[in-house]
Amino acid sequence: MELIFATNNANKVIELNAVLTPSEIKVLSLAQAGITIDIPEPYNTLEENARTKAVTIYQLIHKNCFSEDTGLEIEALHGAPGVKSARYADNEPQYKDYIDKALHLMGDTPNRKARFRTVISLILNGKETQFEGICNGSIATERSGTKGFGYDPIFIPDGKTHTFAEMDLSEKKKISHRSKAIEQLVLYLKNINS
Ligand code: ITT
Repeated sequence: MELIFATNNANKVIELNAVLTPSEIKVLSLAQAGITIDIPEPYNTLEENARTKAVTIYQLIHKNCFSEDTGLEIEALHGAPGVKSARYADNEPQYKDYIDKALHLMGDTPNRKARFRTVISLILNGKETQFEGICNGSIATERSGTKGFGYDPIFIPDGKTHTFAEMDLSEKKKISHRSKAIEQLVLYLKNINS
């Protein structure tokens, strides 16, 4: 089976390929499929944004595809940055970047609880199905590590003492929100093909 992964985020493609066994499903990124499009994410939920991304690509090329939307939900910030994770510090020059903003707003609050949540939207023959993956953890008081991407330098998954950015991909993929959502997607595809 061939699926288009409707994302412009190269790190998501790397993490997906680390989880998938190539013989199971052949996934082409937008770049590999020769599609250049900046897909809007105008909604207030991961579910709606994931659906919009996948539907936009399906309507464009009429091929089976999926997208994912991911957010970091910090309890002390009432679930922010959440669905706005990618644009959290946009147009706010007082912050160096979105990590700087999150750390600044959290200050020294003792409640460091947070979770990453990924929603995958699969469009198969025109019908949508969604899958969710969650990774619970906490927010460090400062950045550590240079691996991974996005908020990885400040996210410590439960049961670990170091951030995602201090982990090799092989360690992150065992526990990540993205891996959990992808595993469900693969299971679903295997079941409908058996
Ligand atoms: P596409 O919409 O093209 O897929 P994007 O980068 O815009 O790519 P999202 O809308 O899902 O992706 O944005 C989520 C942001 O959250 C992303 O830009 C990162 O900053 C962050 N993020 C997502 N997954 C992450 C992960 O596994 N570790 C750390 N940060 C992550």
